[in-house]
Amino acid sequence: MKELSIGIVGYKFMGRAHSNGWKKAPLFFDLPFKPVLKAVCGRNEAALNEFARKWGWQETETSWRKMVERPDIDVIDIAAPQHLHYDIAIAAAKNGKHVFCEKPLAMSSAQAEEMLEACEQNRVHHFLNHNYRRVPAISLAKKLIDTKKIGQIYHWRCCYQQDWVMDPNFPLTWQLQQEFAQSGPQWDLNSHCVDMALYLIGKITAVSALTGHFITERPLAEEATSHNLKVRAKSIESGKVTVEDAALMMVRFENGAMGSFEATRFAMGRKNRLSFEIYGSSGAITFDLERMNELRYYSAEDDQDTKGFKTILATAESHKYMDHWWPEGHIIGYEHTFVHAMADFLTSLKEDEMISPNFTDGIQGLKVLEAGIRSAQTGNVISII
Ligand code: SOE
Repeated sequence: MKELSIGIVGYKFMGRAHSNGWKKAPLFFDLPFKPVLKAVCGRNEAALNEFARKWGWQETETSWRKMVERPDIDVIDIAAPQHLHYDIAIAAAKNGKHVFCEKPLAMSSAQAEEMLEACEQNRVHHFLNHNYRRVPAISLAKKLIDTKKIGQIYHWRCCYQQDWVMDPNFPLTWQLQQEFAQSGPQWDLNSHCVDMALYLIGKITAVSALTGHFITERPLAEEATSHNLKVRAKSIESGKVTVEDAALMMVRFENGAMGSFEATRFAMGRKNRLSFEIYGSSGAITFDLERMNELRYYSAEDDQDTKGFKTILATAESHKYMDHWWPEGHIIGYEHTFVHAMADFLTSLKEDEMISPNFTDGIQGLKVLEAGIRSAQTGNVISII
């Protein structure tokens, strides 16, 4: 099998999720390429060396500029915070590397457009990792919609709820600063929800939004301690929170459907809950990431006595990706969605097919997120062309 060398930037939460994906994909899927974990790039040399040893990366680099120029690397995997995506993706494309980029794609749709242009000009593949598209139950939702089991869609309702910053003493990490994150849950969480809506429902044409700012000042963070979104405070010195804590949007879709989005880091008790509901003329679908192997489906065509929401366990061989894992009924988890992304990406390179989501999809998503922020600032409904 032909080998394909990966260079990854980032070695924290997403660095681990991606490393696991590259390692597992060839074990469970028949792929045209064997990914080689060639080099991992980060700033803290000691932590980087430990990461490389543990996860099997052959070499380390402390400069991403150097890494993207290496002739022995074919794919640049960007698993670093979003303020770095633009520079790395453009440099990678100019050096002829395919780009596998973690969400959110960029700090703005204007940046994302340039990233797309660089990839197109240099004829390299671009992929945007919204991993939840690759949950088998969500692939089933897409199939039910495409095969008209829901009919005409009227409503989309989506919530992404977390609570990891609710303690007022939680430090001012990069995720809470506009210069690094651009925005709070709007970029971090609603980016997933909007991607899901574009995938399942269609194009969004108008947005009205409100943002909430609950805690506006926090102690500075001791970055070196960061692990699994937990960080220690550096000192009693504090700084301003420059992103929102919650973002609510109402939208109109091109096909006439209406939608709502609620993204918050202030939903006490909710650790990582992404849920959505879809209501159509002949059926309905609901999903909850806390029960990610299940899809709930209502068909108006069922007979009167047995009509009602039924729970489908999306673990049969016929459910997308599941025939690569365990016998029917053996559930899968969060990390599998990354394995699916890596497997699809590697397959697409052989077939020279540009799979979704890619930078073109990412631009659409960012336009919706930007419209949301603009609407919250101005109080206007913002149209998207
Ligand atoms: C933090 O909110 C985060 O890690 C997001 O950045 C991820 O995209 C999401 O999947 C889990 O939560």
